[in-house]
Amino acid sequence: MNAMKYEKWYKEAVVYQIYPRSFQDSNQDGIGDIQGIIQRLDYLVKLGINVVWLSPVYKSPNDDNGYDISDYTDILSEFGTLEDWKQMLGEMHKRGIKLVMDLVANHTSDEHPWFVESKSSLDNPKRDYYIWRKGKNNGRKPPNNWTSFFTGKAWEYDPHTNEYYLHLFSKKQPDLNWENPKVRNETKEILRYWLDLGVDGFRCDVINIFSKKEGLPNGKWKIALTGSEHYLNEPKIHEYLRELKRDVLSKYDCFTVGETVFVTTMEALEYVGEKREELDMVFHFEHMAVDTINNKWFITKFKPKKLVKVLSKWQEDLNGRKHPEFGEGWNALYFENHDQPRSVSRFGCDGVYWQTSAKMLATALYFQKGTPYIYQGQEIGMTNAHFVRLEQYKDIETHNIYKIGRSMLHFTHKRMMKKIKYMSRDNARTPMQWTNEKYAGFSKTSPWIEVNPNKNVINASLQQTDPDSILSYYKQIIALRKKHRVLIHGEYREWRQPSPNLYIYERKEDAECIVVMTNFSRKSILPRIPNVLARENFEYLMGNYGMQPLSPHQQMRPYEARVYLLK
Ligand code: TEU
Ligand code: CA
Repeated sequence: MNAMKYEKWYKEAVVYQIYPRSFQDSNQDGIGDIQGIIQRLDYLVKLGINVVWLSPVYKSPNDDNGYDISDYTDILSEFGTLEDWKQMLGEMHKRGIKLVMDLVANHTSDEHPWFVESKSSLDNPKRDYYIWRKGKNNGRKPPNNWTSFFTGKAWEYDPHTNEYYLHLFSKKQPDLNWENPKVRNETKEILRYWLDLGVDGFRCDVINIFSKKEGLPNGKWKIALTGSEHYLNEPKIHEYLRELKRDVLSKYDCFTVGETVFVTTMEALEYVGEKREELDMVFHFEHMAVDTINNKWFITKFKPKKLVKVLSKWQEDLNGRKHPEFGEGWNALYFENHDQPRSVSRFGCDGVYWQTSAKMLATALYFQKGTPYIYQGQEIGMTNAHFVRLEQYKDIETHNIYKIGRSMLHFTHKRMMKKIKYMSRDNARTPMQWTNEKYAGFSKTSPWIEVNPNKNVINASLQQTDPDSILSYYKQIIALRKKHRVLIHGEYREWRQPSPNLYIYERKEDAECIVVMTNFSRKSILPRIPNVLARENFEYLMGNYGMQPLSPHQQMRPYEARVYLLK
């Protein structure tokens, strides 16, 4: 394909994330797979989404559920074959659905042939593909004090060559050395391989930590992620991203969304500002930290006001007015993914107001400016797993934090289980609830991770025929976004409220203006609406308390959401 300027279709897209292990099992081995995805494509068409982001399906020993890749160009046999994958892509494209693959290039699996070679000897040509260093104190101590995202030291000793290798995640995920041009070229080859097969974009795993500061200096001690100031947003990552864009991505009609951990809005603009030629959008984590203090395992009560403040900040700062030199940036709108607890359990209420609050959250988020991302099951209001025993959890991060919490911080079992129950990534990884069958229609056999016990109440099949279901509400939201251009391109402005629990904003472009009103609490609250605006100025478009037209001045009931067209 030749280099040319393409329309930015991703701005009008609605993305659905599939976590393949937990979506649909087609051959009854308890593990979701590619044929399973094909079976469910018509469900996605009905939902109205037009892009799928597929979490990794590559060959992997599954130390971190596929985020540890041992072959970037082939499919894990549990999921199917490359032929299955090609069939899936064809079936998606036939239905007008584009496919975004997960690019995990900060690290490989330790079973990847590159690493196997790299560790075989000091002078192996692939030695420099990874980050090897001699230990301190005659090799007895790691090269520096950095710690891993999954807790513990970020270095592993290899007795064979008497050196340590860096792993910012598990020790089975050695970090690649991005300062080595050969590593960047390998990545370009991988990108070309999938693009030539027809994929439409990439979600780039932890893209802002690829470049590590020269000399790998010690970090300031922190409760978590000691050393991170030496690899978060290092200047060279921007060069590398422009290189990938220039040499590969710009030659295809595709988009990229980078997962960028701990970025501020200004740092994000350096990645996504239109003049930067780096990424098209990023997933930031600021709103995922509003119920924590410094670290995801130090959990504090959720306060809607904090969330609203962060959401508005990202909307305002990315419009590029503060930093015209970067150009405008585009937001990725998400409340959930495979690493986060379920939003209805976290920011809503998964009890009495389960349905109302799930709809309210979707209203608050998806009318903002940016591309919506829906994580599988979110559209039916799936809740946290509510597991009670440690063995029910499968995630490596969860088990690591349990061990550290118990042994180093001397927290009780009960205290650790409480944290895990709230924050474990497995909350999002339980099987998709399709039906009320024994295994929720996900599989006919016991799945790799237990089904949420609430599958009889919460499942897609119940909701498909119910016009008042969360699923039907999601369809309405997506349809409304398609109908009103202002919801794609309109400016965002918050209507600040005296109550910390109300969130109201407008989207405006030329004469068109849409007002979105949400109540994040179980109390009824009077909204503050400019007096000059009379009831007649508002045309009711949708809401979660039924279709009767309401005055915008009226009290917002518990977890109520209302959307109006302002005339
Ligand atoms: O996640 C990166 C990341 O920093 C976190 O979201 C992290 O997984 C965790 O929640 C830390 O507390 C990406 C992937 O999304 C995640 O599934 C992988 O485990 C990780 O990278 C490594 O590839
Ligand atoms: Ca299977």
